[in-house]
Amino acid sequence: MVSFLKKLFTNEFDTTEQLPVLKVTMLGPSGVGKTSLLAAMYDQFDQISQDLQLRAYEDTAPILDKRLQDLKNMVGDSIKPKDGIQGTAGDEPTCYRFQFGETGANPELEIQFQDYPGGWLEKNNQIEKVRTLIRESAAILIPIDAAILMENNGEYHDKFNQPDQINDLLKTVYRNLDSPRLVILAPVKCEKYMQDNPGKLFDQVKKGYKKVFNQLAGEKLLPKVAVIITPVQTVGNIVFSRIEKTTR
Ligand SMILES: Nc1nc2c(ncn2[C@@H]2O[C@H](COP(=O)(O)OP(=O)(O)OP(=O)(O)O)[C@@H](O)[C@H]2O)c(=O)[nH]1
Ligand SMILES: [Mg+2]
Repeated sequence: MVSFLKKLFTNEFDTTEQLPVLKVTMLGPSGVGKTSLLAAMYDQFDQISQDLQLRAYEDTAPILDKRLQDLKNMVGDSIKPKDGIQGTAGDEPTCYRFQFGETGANPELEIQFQDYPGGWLEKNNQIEKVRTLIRESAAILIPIDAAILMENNGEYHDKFNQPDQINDLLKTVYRNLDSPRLVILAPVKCEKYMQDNPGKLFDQVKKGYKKVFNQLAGEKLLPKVAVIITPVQTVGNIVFSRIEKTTR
């Protein structure tokens, strides 16, 4: 009992109150940058917002801190696609929990980000889990590898970012929706394109995800689903230089 109380009072967060929960599911194939995007958002939130606060729960912070460290260590001259840090593993989704609210006030919302190995999208016995996560989530966050989308005329976009698979999934899950949803398309690894010509990046996203946009703009879904494009510069100081083909 004493240790329980001690824990309660030394806990940084107010866990006595049950907050309303907003669920967000990451959606995208393996290696596209789901976990890195979460780590970057967690890292950079304080810098972009003074009025609002996002605080990781105790079970969430260490995992994202580790991922951030890996990301920061990665900074070098050239990063090849697929190189780098370890992918997400396991049979259960990882749930990253945050408290969200105004700075200096009690948190108003618990945001839960659901992450999982992107390989699940290609496994018949796992895809149902992803469908359930999307079904239960008010928002989905789709990282897009911007280098893959933009370089070589997007030659590898369909294969790597898998927009068709994403479209098929949404087609199944967003049938007869009974609550509003938010779809966030987030180009990552996009520093170069944001510097050069942001308009072009947005155009390419619209082109590369045309089926998704068309589907969500249909008569049934248009009033229920909002779609936004928000480029995210995951690793602040890495600017993409080139794609190198590896022989692996
Ligand atoms: N250049 C660059 N590379 C990045 C960036 N973010 C992620 N990466 C690279 O992309 C790789 C994949 O990122 P992850 O976040 O592990 O991808 P994931 O979607 O979680 O993959 P799974 O867990 O396998 O589904 C990493 O190994 C990094 O090397 C970025 O901002 N810039
Ligand atoms: Mg991952």
